[in-house]
Amino acid sequence: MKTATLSLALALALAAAGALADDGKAFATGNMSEAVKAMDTDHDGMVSEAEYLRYQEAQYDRMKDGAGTVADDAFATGNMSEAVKAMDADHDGRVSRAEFLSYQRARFAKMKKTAGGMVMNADMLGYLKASTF
Ligand SMILES: [Ca+2]
Ligand SMILES: [Ca+2]
Repeated sequence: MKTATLSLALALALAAAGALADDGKAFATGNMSEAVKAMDTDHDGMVSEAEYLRYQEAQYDRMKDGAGTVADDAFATGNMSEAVKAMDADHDGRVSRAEFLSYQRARFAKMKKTAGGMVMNADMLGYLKASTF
C-alpha cells in the first residue's frame, strides 16, 4: 500500500500547490472533499489553522525521505516547479518542514474566514478546488 499512499500524498501536494494537469484534476478534486473531512478533526464543520497545518504536516511526513526533508523533484515536475520554488525559501533544493509549513500558513491566511478566524469546510473545499487551476 506504500505506493498508493505516496500517490495520494503526491496528488494532494500537487493540488495544494495548485498545479494539476487537466487529466489529474478530477482525481484531485474527487479527493478534496475527503481531504477537507480529514482536516476537520473535531467535526465542527470548520477548519482551524491548527487543523489545517496538522493535516499538511502529515502530508509532508509522508513525502519526506531519509534526509528528513523533501527534495524539490519529489514534489513533481513541470508547473509544480513554480510552487516548489516558492516553498524552497533558502534555495537549497530541498523543502524543509519549516519551509513547507510557512508556505501552507500563507495559503491558509488567504482563505475566507469566519469572524473567529476559521475556514468553513465548504470554503476550504472551494479554495482547494479553485487552486488546482
Ligand atoms: Ca474543525
Ligand atoms: Ca530549502
